[in-house]
Amino acid sequence: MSNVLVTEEKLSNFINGEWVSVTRQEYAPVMNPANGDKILDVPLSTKEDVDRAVEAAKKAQKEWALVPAPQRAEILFQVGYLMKERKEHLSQILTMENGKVLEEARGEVQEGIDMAFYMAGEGRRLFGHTTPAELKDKYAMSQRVPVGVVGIITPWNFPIAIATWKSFPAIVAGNAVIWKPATETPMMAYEMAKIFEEAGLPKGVVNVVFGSGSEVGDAMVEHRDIRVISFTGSNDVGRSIASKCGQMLKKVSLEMGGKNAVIVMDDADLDLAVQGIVWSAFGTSGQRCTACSRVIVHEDIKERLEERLLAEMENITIGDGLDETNQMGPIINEAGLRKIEKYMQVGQEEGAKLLAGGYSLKDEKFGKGFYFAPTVFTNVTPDMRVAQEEIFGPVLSIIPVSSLDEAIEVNNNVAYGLSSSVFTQDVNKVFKAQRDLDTGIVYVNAGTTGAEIHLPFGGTKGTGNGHRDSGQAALDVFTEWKAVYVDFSGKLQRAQIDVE
Ligand code: UN1
Repeated sequence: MSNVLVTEEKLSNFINGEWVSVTRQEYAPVMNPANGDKILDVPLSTKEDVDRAVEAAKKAQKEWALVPAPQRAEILFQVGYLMKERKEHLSQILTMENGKVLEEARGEVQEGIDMAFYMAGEGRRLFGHTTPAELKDKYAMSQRVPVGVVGIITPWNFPIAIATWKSFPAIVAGNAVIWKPATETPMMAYEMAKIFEEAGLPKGVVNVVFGSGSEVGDAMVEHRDIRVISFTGSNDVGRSIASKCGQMLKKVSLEMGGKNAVIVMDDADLDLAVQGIVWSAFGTSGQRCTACSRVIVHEDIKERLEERLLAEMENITIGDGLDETNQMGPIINEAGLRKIEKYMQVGQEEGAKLLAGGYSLKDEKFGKGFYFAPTVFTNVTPDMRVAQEEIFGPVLSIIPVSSLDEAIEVNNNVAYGLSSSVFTQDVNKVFKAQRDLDTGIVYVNAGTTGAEIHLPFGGTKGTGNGHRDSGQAALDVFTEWKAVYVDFSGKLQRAQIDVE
């Protein structure tokens, strides 16, 4: 126990409204990445635990689907109020287990609160359609219906916000949820389960099963009665989930990262562009799917931009996120740190020039925490690995271009398509860029992060598989369309045949 915020020593699964111990007594330690201290133990559940959760969820879902959607929404409003009441508590625990600085943790919790109220509103807006029928005295309509039991697999980098993007639409639409949070950040799931319980969500509608992707995640993907898998995480894992779900004809929604760029044209407000770059590249230590990891800059202003960027980076304070003077926290764990370090070598071997950073931070102040210096590579060409692969750390690559057309081409020529941004004051360039940038999210005169929850979140190409989190689009993941025909003619009318 490292902090008064966390009094538990071991977590249990939350199944059918009860905290139940796991079928096998195996646990993994959860570490605070800011100082390497152990926070508590998280269970490593088995397939049997998943089976138990699915049995409970199946029963609960049948009842839950019959509760009118506005009443289901009432409970989500309650969830929102409780999250709001506990915002500071949730934020501090989030900082402890994830490392992001407190200000950003508060922002993430706020994103979850916003999602609760937004999706609760959808409970009165689960619109279907009425459509003129082909035949006389016949009524035709289509409506959204819940899919059944759905599985959500959530990442450590936004352990509460992303869970709300997935679970809230699932709940309001009448599904029951099996939730596997990342083992690095289980406390947010524990806290949310308590909130669901207190808000009056019926037992079994949300079940939390802690454990690894290879055991719990696989068991969820392979379970016949889990009808949807919604996953945010790495590309490799996402692809393997997609192929297994493909074989089973199971609906799957994926969000698997980005290689997001800020484009800075020669007419841009440079100070604003630098602020946007610093915030979206080094905020959350670059560990956002939406983080900016490329700056595509007009060659005429490249040097000026680099000078101002380096000056601005001097001001970044790094350390434990619970200390509010720090602006950048640690990397999630040792593996994350090693991956970033590896790219330092890769970049330099490819011929990129290190302009700032490039090393892990190790001295007394950082203790056993996992910190990496904000890093900039320059003279990067678009095909280098540092300009193509997701590094998931505070590492920027600067790529010079000579026109907007070239900038757009460079932006689009990567395997991912999540977020992009353009800084310019020319309205023609704005409209051209927003049309031609091949990403699911485009920003004008802002960095690549900061998506709002009532808009669709997701991307093109290797970022996903066409589905979206949050916004109204999330309802498409967690509902099926049902077409209903009511014939009140009193005789057999044969569609397509009896039409005059
Ligand atoms: C993520 O990085 O996976 O747009 C989510 C943003 C945040 C969410 C990021 N609202 O940066």
